[in-house]
Amino acid sequence: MSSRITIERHILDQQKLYPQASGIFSGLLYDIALAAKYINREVTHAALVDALGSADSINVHGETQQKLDMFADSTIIRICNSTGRLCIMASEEHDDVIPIPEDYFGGKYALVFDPLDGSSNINVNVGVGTIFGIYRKISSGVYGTIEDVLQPGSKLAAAGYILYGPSTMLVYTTGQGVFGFTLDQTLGEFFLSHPNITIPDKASYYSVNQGRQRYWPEGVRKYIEWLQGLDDPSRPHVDTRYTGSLVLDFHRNLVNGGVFMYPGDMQKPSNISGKMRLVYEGNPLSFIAKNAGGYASDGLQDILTIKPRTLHQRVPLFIGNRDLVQEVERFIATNDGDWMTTYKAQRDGKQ
Ligand code: P6P
Repeated sequence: MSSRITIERHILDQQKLYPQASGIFSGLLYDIALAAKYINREVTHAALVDALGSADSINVHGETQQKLDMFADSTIIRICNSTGRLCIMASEEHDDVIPIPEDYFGGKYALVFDPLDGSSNINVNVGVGTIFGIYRKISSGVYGTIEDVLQPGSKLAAAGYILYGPSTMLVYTTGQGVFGFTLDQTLGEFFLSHPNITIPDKASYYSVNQGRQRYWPEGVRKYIEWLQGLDDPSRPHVDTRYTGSLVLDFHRNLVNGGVFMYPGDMQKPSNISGKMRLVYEGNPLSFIAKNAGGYASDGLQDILTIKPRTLHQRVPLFIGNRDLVQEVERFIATNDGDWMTTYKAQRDGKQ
């Protein structure tokens, strides 16, 4: 039992690596772990307390908000907004940034999060997740501004996710390795269970919504056929796994090796940049993938180098084994000049 390391013990041990650390950052990570415990409890018994289903409200993306989306969102805000650790927050569920009330001190960090990704899967008991990223404040005032949450992903101080599945796991990185913790439901404590997550060299799966194939740019279609070995039957195929829950699919590819994709497509102009959000989905997961030895691209470049222009900006997402992601960049560069031109103009605000 003595060898079991709690997340608090681990965070404090990690803090020792930074002599100048004040403990504020460690406290913030622990706040997120506490929020995860509340959300875990609500998710696991939602069906028993009428917490499933729609909240009868629509978010900024025109998506029907689930009761659990709202619970997760309000829980993270309630736990994190009064500690004096944050200067501002941004959530998928809010049109604009979430200011810190002036009753509370402004802090040194900015928090971006998707409070409950994949929540439409909950009614069929598929794993769902919370995604978060932490930036150092760069704006000049006492409280933060949107400038603090529109930093490139390369500037993240930390990123992580919680996966509410057969077990509830919290995975995070501060740029010095990727660590996984499993919640002991009987004790209500996260214990270190995956001390050094690195993406395996050999990919086991690819994850994509194959149903949208007809809308993809030509290069993406050819890449998927390459993964399947259709162009060269002598090359082994890569199996596919796709649940429609980003955190679950990403976690599988991180642990087993593989690539998750949500390409931009040509079905309609608003789909050119895909469905994933750069600020609170693409960037945190790309930061984790990089620190686990992987890579993430929008099809043209490293996602972590993109300067976000708007809070809910979408980004095509190819993330996982570096060699597989770089291969799709080659297929797109060879075949998809038109899509690239249109996407880049949209991404860079030049259309
Ligand atoms: P599609 C869930 O709604 C989500 O945002 C991600 O969790 C998931 O990867 C994706 O959308 C699934 O989208 O279009 O394949 O149903």
